[in-house]
Amino acid sequence: SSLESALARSAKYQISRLSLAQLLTFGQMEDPQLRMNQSCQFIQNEGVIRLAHMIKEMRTLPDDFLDEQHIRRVYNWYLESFRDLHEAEHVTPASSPQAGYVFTDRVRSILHRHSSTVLTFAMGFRNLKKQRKLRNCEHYVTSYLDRFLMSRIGIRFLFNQHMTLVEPPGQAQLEDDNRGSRWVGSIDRACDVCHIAYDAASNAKLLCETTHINTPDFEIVTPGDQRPILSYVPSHLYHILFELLKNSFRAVGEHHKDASSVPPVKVVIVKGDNDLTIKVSDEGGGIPFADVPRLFSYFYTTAETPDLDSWEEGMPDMNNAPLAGFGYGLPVSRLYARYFGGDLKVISVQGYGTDAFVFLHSVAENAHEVLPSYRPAELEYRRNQTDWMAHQQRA
Ligand code: W6P
Repeated sequence: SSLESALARSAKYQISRLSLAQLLTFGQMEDPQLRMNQSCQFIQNEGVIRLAHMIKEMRTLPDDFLDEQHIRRVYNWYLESFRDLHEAEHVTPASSPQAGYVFTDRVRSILHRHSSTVLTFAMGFRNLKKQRKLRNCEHYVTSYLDRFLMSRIGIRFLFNQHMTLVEPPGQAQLEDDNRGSRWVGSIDRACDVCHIAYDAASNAKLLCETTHINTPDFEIVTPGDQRPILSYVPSHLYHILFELLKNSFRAVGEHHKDASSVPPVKVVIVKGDNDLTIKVSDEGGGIPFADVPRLFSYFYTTAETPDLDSWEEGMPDMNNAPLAGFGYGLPVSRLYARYFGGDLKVISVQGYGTDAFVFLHSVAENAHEVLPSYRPAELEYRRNQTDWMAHQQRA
């Protein structure tokens, strides 16, 4: 069919891996009409390529995986979204400002369509596991999910960036003097890591207090009088730190069940020449060395997996509560850390406690999207975003 040939054509192109610096340059384009046009063009071009890669990649799954109802549903969402965006090729003319808003509505509805992908996928893989179809392939499925969920983070980030860049500024934004200089879409050029750590720790503490009596305090420590800042996506950083702190609070609370005082969780934040490093240390008794890799498996969780089989429609986003207990928290947090070239490592000392490290690039030029890519045998050359911007500016 024509959709199949469009898919095949799009999947031949390599995806463009952007850096934070490129995203900042692009987002700071002064003329709003020009920014709207270029962003629509880019999202249309790049969106169909990234979606085509995901569809191709899903087609490499074994037949009985793709036949599972939840996984089939996610697969169909991707087909629909590819078609929507492919057909939008002609909804992005540079002439009419109206076309840009029509296109952006389409992007918004695609984001909305896929909001429960992670939960639906998790339910699908849980079913396959129950049917004993994952035996001997948990490693394959874990690396598959790493690739799939990382691609999803990238597409959603770009789509969301488009929406925030072309949105007419609201009153609050107009009144915020910092807005123009600090924020570029969802990127904060002066992302205050201590502030985010404080929010994440406070909220994780509140959450833990509803389940554990002995929730520890936390300390945020920076060397000297540093207030480390970097260009980053605050929502990604919050997601990572909230997850780590939740784990630490729970470990300490359970390890010191009956103690009258519990050792605080310590968050050390340091900016070096090229990195910004965050260390979250707990004295929660640690876990055996051999169990550390399991923390990043999608199939190992200590919590009770919720029964959501009857909860089908209108499910919330992956950041929300129903995913708790699926064991996706740490692996997905590591994907967020890796998305712009960073990483997340856990070192545990059984009998004492656990240190979790988050490494981020502190220089935006070095922070490139790290994206898996479906690799067809032949790749065609396609102007990437930087070439393309230079071309537009000359034209
Ligand atoms: C633990 C286990 C764990 C995982 C991730 C982060 C912190 C901790 N603490 O005991």
